[in-house]
Amino acid sequence: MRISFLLLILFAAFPIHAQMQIEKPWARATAPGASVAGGYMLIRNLSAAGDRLVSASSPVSAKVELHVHINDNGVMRMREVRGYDVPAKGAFELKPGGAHLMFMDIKRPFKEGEKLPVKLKFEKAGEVDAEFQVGGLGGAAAPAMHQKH
Ligand SMILES: [Cu+2]
Repeated sequence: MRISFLLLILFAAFPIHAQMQIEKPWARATAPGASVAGGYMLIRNLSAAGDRLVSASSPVSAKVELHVHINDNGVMRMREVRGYDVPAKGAFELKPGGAHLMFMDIKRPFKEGEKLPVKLKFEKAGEVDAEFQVGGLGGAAAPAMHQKH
């Protein structure tokens, strides 16, 4: 009885998702007629084990792919990858010109200021929900964030 009560407290104090922290998730606003958009964030892994982001999804687009930019003889191209490794007690950054989430076949334009729900799936941490704030068209940096906590 007493042990199960202690376990309950432990689980309440350390929810598994607290292991993976999503900082400044944001997406680019889209031009009229655009069908894709980029999403960026910093993934911080607080656990002592490495993890891997394996997929993402959102109700605002048909699918969300994981992309990287590669320099192909001076031409920047995008390529889909199977995941992003997030080292133990480390971080992985998605940013313009680098790794990014690609919202494919968006269902409506992304407007500056709105928030997009995105579900991230990690190999070990499982599903983590994030809210991507839409920044300016062609914005190169994250918009000012309103801290919720
Ligand atoms: Cu892309």
